[in-house]
Amino acid sequence: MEYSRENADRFIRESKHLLRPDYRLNYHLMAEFGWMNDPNGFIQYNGQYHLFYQHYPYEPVWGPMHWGHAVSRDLIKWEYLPVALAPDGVFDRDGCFSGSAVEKDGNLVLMYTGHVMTGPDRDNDYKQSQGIAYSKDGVTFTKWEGNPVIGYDEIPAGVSQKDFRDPKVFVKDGQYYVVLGSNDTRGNGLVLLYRSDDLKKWSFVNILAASDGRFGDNWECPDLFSLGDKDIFMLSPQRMPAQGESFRNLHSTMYVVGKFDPIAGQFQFERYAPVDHGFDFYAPQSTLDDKGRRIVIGWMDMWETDMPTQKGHYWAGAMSLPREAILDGDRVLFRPVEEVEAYRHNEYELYNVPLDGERDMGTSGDSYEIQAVFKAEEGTEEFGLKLRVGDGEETILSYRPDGEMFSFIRDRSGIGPGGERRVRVSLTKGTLLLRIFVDKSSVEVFIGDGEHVVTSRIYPGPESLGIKAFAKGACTLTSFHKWDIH
Ligand code: DQQ
Repeated sequence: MEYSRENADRFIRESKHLLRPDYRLNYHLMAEFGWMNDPNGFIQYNGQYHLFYQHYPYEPVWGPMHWGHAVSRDLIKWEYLPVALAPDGVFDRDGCFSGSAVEKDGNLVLMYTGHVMTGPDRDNDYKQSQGIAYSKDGVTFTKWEGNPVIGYDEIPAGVSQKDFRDPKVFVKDGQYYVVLGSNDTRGNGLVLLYRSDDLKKWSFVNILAASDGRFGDNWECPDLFSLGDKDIFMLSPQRMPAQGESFRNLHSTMYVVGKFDPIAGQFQFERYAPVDHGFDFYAPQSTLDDKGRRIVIGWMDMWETDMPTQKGHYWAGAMSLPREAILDGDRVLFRPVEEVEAYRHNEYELYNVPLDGERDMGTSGDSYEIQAVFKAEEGTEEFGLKLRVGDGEETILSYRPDGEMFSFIRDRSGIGPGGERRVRVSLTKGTLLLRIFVDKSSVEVFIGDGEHVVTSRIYPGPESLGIKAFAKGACTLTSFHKWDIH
């Protein structure tokens, strides 16, 4: 197969009719056809949000990476543009891996990893370097003829000479910087910092941060930005060992609040936490928009898990809702961007519903937002919601005041993988606020004021549309709002 943008676009155009709609999402971005993973090149350019993504159009499985491309005016409704990059160069012949975007002299410039196989073993025989591509119109991209801009021989000693990927470029004090994910070859992820005046010639500054054994053996998709008076380092550590209820997926995401010193090339850790506590969230990337918001979007799936749409549906992979990151002391809150509220329809509301046992909420659906406030009484054992309830199916959101534990349980959610994810949450004056977004095959739960988010995919049957509230021991559902989102 000869890979080119034209071949990819033609294939997508001619194959699109095969897509099965069953689990296609209504207000989240998916590939137009085939496979999607990481968000790439997230940027606002000429008044539109551009989001690129790791893409293999030819099958709903990971393959030689292309960059898919979509634009939006409100971060919710996306329009597909032609495939932006195909693995058709020398330095990127086996994949245009993840990267980012920056505007320079009116051009939209992409910086990404060129992946090259050096032997038959896909997991071990490869090398990686960084290249750029630019566009005057934000649609058609030309790879720079001088690529790679950071070559194999510019990787410092003592660092993996093959895991060298996912450039996130940013401007600080009038200079370009880029962070790149790697490892020390002895089981510790790390991130490299380079500096440039022109995006073409880069010099190595320092190892910005490294794992001390607790944070995974390789770091992917690093991001670095300031938020209020702090700096935030966000990353996707691979094979990170669990810590309590956190970091229980094989690969995790985390943010670190701290201070970035661009001259020394160091990042001082103050506090870290998972970006998301669900099963399906990886490789988040951020951008700063013209409203001054730092917006984070992640791949709403996870490596090494079963994705039911891979068989017979011709697509796999989706993006999370874009989330605004807000600094609150030394923690980061994540809230869905307010634009999603423009898509609310059919408001349904109930107040002061006493709960003891299970109660049908008298409304249903597969694409909606719920805002629910629960008030625990003395001795309430457990309370919560059941979503996508149908013939033997349900997805459970439960809270137990005793252990201060919120649980997401998808053991009876349908045909996808099951399991439970937990996060410790304290009640505020005895109340729990949940803001939930359900979209066909996804659930995103924003807890409290965005202090925790739990994102997971579920694959219920089309008739599993019920919504129930429940409590063991008395509890009040102080308010319940539901809007269809479309
Ligand atoms: N996926 C990309 C890599 C990145 C990984 C390849 C993370 O660039 O490190 O598709 O999901």
